[in-house]
Amino acid sequence: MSDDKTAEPKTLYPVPEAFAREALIDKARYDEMYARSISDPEGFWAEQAEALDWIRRWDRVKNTDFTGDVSIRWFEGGQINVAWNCLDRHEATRGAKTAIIWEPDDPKAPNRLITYAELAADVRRFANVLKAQGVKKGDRVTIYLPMIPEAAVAMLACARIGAVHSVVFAGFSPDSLAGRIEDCGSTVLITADEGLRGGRKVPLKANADKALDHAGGVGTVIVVRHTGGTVAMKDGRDVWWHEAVAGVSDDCPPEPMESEDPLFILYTSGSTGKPKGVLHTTAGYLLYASLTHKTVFDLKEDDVYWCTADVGWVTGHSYILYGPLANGATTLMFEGVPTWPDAGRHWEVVDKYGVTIYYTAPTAIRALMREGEAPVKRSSRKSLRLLGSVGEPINPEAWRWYYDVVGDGRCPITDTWWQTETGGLMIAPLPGATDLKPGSATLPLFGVKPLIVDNEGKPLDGACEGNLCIADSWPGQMRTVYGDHERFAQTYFSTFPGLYFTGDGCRRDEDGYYWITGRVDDVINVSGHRMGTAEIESALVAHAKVAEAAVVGYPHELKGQGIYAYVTLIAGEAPSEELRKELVAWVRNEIGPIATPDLIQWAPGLPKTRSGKIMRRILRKIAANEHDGLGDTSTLADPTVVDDLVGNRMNK
Ligand code: 6R9
Repeated sequence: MSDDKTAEPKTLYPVPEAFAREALIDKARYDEMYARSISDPEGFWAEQAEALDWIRRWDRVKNTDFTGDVSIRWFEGGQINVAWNCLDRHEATRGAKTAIIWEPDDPKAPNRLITYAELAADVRRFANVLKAQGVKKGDRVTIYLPMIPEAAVAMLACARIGAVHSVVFAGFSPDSLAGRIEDCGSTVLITADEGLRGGRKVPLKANADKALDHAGGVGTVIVVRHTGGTVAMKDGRDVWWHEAVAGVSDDCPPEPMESEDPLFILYTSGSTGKPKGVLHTTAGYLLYASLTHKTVFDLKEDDVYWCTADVGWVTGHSYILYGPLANGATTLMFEGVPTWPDAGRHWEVVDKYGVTIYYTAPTAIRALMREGEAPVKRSSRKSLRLLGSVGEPINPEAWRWYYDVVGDGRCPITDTWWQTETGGLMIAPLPGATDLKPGSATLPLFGVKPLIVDNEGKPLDGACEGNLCIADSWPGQMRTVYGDHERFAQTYFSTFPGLYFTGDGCRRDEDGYYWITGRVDDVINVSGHRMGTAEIESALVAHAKVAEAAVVGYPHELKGQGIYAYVTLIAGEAPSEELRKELVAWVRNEIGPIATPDLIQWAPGLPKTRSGKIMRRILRKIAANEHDGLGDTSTLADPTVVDDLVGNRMNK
């Protein structure tokens, strides 16, 4: 790097003056609102809660305790309905406004524009279908759908009648689906004949059938006819969506829900064991998703807002569906992928609908960046005014490309740090208030009290680096792990007692800006998707020829992190290219394509302590090709295994 400071890339991007003038929240207002949200959370949130339509007002705003059994309750005594807030209440003023723009995978296939009035009626009608199938308040409904409007209708219909939805990403395997159905005890499954992504068909109904072969309890499967592909329908269990809704009334009163009644379960990977069912409840979640959506995306009535996530992830829940619809926004739902038919697809869609706010993941930006500027420059993108990023740390190089090439240097980027567990955005710039630094999620949002602690739990002041915790509750926070409250307390509140531990490492700079450095636990982030290494390991050892496996993440140019597996075969089995392929296919089949190992190294032995613990620190270094600094290996039971692993490493 040159000594000449002027040659270094810009590190501070002040709020553009024109943007600040029009913005909902400027710097002074952010400072004032943030200070109030911390000094008087009850007063702050009570005021914000006026933005929602309540059936009954709350008696108490905040009743939360991060110690002992951990109890998080917001707006107790209040009653509210999420579907009403997202739909019916807009009908009078926004009935003819487009709620959902649906863009299909195939650019030549017909799109769909659904108004608030139409969506509200569709949801009420489908809510009646669920009721007719016996679904009652509190029952769990699993949704395994592609990115089609029926996914939104199904979720909102559950919310309308008080059923708890569990959306399972359509890329998950039959086994993963079965595990999630069983864990929450769903009685109804909603799926489609097939999904479509990048021109390829995904056999959803066939997957669902396989899942139901070994997951009991599901009495009804509602199937959307999407591609028209042939599927088997089981008599007495399977019904077509279009047949079920035909002639059904669209009159369905909203169920009055207590603030703390469950809204949804969403499974996410942790550092140990099987995925946990993150449970979100009603009022606090909706308030938090809607307020963060409105303020961080500086939402105006005429915005055309596009979040490219899948509804199978939390980003899809909070920022395709609940946040935008609660705010009466036009939200775009895209079935396809950024690189099909070619790398210009997203920008074509931006121009086609005049998208003003575009929110995507660093992995997509890096994939598009690799294709060069030409596919971007083919489009106008002049409608864009704000860009967003989510899912993993964005490297400054990708940030600048996003800013300069996609945004033509005009659009602020809001880099939003948050988690499935947090329900909504936690650390992110407000585009009219916060100067940007590429790679930093910048400053905490309203009600969020970040605390960086060292490994002993000592809070650090000023500029520092350590473990990111949150010191007090915010309304969007998860309430429990479904069916296992002890695991909830243990996972999030026991490492640093009295604090919510995020599992992320973080640096705070001299300006108080936060820089997320990535997970510090055994979770890896592949293309913005969370994977527990333990899950992939147990899939691998389930293979008859595998004796032992250890999985770590390693730096990957496009995916952020790649999956690196060390595999020890059972005695008598020889490594081969064929077996390597077989294991890759095996894991894809057990969990789903997102868990595909990038590299498999045959390990005659794994580095273990004398007490038998695998030393992952060493495996991570070897995978990252940083084997010069392996640190102290003297506690290893057999230090020679390390030499073999270094010598045969895959990431050279
Ligand atoms: C929303 C979502 C959460 C984990 C989180 C962190 C990483 C998400 C980030 C980010 C740096 C950002 N993460 N956003 N890291 N900067 N803007 O992605 O939820 O799937 O639960 O993942 O993703 O490591 O802990 P989820």
